[in-house]
Amino acid sequence: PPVIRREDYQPPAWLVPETGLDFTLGIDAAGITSKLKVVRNPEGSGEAVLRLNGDQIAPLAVRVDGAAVNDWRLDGSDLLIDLPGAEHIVEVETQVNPAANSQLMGLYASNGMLCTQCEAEGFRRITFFPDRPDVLSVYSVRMTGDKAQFPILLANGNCTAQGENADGTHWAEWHDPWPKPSYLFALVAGDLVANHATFTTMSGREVDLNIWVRPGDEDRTQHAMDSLIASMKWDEEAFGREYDLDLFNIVAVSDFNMGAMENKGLNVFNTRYVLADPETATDGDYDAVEGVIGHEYFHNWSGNRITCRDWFQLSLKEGFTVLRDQLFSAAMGSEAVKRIEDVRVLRSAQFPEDSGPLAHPIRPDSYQEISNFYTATVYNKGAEVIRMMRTMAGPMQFRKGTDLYFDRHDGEAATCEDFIRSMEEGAGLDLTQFRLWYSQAGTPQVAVTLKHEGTTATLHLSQTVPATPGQPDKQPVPVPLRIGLFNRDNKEHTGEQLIVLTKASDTFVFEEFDHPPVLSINRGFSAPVSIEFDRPVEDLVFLAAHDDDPFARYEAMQSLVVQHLVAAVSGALDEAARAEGRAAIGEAFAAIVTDSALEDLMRGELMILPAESYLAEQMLIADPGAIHAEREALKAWLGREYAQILGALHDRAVAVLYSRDAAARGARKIKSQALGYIAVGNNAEGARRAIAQYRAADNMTDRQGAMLVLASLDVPERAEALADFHSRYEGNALVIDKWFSLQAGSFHPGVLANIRALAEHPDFTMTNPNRVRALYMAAAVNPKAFHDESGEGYRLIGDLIRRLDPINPQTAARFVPSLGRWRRIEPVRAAMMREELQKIAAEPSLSRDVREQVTKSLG
Ligand code: BAL
Ligand code: ZN
Repeated sequence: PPVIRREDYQPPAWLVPETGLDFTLGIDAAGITSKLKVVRNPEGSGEAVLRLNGDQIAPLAVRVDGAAVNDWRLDGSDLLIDLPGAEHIVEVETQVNPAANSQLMGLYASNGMLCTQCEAEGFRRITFFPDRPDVLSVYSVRMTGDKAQFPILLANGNCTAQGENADGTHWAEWHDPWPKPSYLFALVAGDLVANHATFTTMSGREVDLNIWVRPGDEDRTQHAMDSLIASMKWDEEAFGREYDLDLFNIVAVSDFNMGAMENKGLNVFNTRYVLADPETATDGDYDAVEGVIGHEYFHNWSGNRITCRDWFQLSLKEGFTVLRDQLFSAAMGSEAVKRIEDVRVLRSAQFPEDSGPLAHPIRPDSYQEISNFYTATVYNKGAEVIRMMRTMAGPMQFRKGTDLYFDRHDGEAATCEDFIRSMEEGAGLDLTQFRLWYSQAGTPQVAVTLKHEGTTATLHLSQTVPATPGQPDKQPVPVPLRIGLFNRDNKEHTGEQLIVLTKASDTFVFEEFDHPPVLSINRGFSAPVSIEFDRPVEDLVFLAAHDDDPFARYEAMQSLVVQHLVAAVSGALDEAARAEGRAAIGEAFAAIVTDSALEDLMRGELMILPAESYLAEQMLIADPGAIHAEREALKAWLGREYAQILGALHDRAVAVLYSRDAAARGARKIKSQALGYIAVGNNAEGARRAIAQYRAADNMTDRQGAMLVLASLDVPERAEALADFHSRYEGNALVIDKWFSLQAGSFHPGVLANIRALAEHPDFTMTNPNRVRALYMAAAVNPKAFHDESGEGYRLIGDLIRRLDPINPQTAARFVPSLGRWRRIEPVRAAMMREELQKIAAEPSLSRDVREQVTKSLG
């Protein structure tokens, strides 16, 4: 497949100021007539030929200025039409089969309804169009369909007219006044019911809000609606952004590749991020709904009003919008807990990506298939990069920068460079060197030493940015580090400071320390770097107990465990050293479990051990079997050693009644955490408590927490709970997804055989991405299953990729990175992982999506 390069960008030769689309809707056949007003772009190449992108569609009729033309031609899938003048009306007729569209890109059928997904390049699967984000057009849409089958007809913007025909069909016309790129087009037709509300914007505009779901699901939409209203209000207050249409529709769809999609005025959502009630959704699910509702809503400005010039600029909208949704969720709940959760995601998903064969800068330089670049790097590291600007400028100045950006580029298809310039001018930052964060891949590593002599503390920092594919040599980047120096006696620091390391190495001097201070560094995770600081265990224990920055406190606990487990895995610990390491961890752990000043939500966070993927990242070559064994052994030791206080913690949490307030959510969080430790330490006691928790559960958080523990235990209660769970929630797709995930993610000795059996279960289907992810993504991120020494986990994922690729290449490609980690895994497993990649590569007709990922992973 051809490589598309950022440096090759050319402005479009033709613009499309107006687009009319007329749909005749049917599940198996939908007819589309497009009517495009095309005008020559004065800034374009001046080409006379109009290139309209297509993908698996054929032009059934082509007309220019009302007259049929036959001298059009195809270049690959693109339609080329010679146009003599500077302005024309081009009409093209196409037909598609939504029911056969298993890729879920373009117009497709889901549960009897019709919906669209166009980002990034799905619009070209509906009709021929310059399908690139810098061609903005005003859309008018008309659709006609059977009234009984599709009682609700929705598109972007406002409904301007509707009516009925004598033949049982009805029609609707929609007009979106805001020019938009084709990737933001959306249409939905189906039997839907709405949760309706209104919102009055800061300038007094009354907006109708609807969340559309299948009949029967409406009782599970209130949290989504509350989140939407909170998002709209928050964006006004935090960023000065007001909604700009009279109507905002959200539709929940069961079959969806992504989480959700920010189509103008008509967001289409995976049901998973809309539907929630206490019986079926965990506290984590509630948070995810709030975050994704916010994210898609915030795109209305960061993405829709200002869109991307080309797909290399994806982080312009995604990184910024992730930061906005993170700030929103932090404001809605606990800022500290949210920050820890965000960093955990970054470290477990983005750090491995950044150190592997698919590493790319947040603004990539090339791609073959853009769907492969909706990554943790573009999204989450992209958010971190903008967060660093905010840290350096301060929130007030940062807001001036975003105000300038929104003001200056409203209505445009902009670039990351445009954003950076607005930040420089509006926020008063010099980002000359900082631009490297956009162009260089790889997680910077910052080595730290602190020396003390007399009354002077000297901090020495040095950084390296590792080589990544295509980028062997890196330059130092500005690394903003919030630091504090603690006095060991009064346990206070001398005031937080922000230092920015700009050089490869630098020294910072601090005076008036009679004794060696304890350094707290990268507080709040102010820079997305990896800190290498070999320091005494007692300093980490001190910070885990006393740091007033919640993230730093968490970090100290994590470092304590990471240092110990890395040493244990490498075989560097004799029995005495192991006991000593465990004792230090145990002391900090017990302090966290029993600290009455801690809120339970934070306590639950602090109790989580570092993920195995993050531990693997700390080693050049990882042995996943050893990592798993050591981490589980530590967990079991903590469970046994602190059985009493963990039991008491669990008992206390069990007594808290269900509510959605922070205290009750915190209680549920520690309940499952405590149970997890107890069960690994003492299977029988764990099973006893878990089945009791399961039977008493009046909410999904408790039920799933208990099920999670039981699923990993080889005890009779396991089967009882699994059978009950399935029969209790039969027909509820999102909960049955959990039933698959809980088993595929378990540490049960028979987990792999169980996964193979689940793939044959009548509820399993390869055509629903949520179900595929529920089973196979849970397996791919389950170190015990995936890295089983037999290689069966690798074969499982390899087989899946080959079977899924012809059905849904975008989703299939998402599984490749797990196998692509082979270079960082011990040689026996690495060979088996590589073999799976080679088997995939040998398939004759791979999609562009999978081909790109596999080739890079082997390369
Ligand atoms: N734009 C694709 C889905 C999202 O990031 O919101
Ligand atoms: Zn987004």
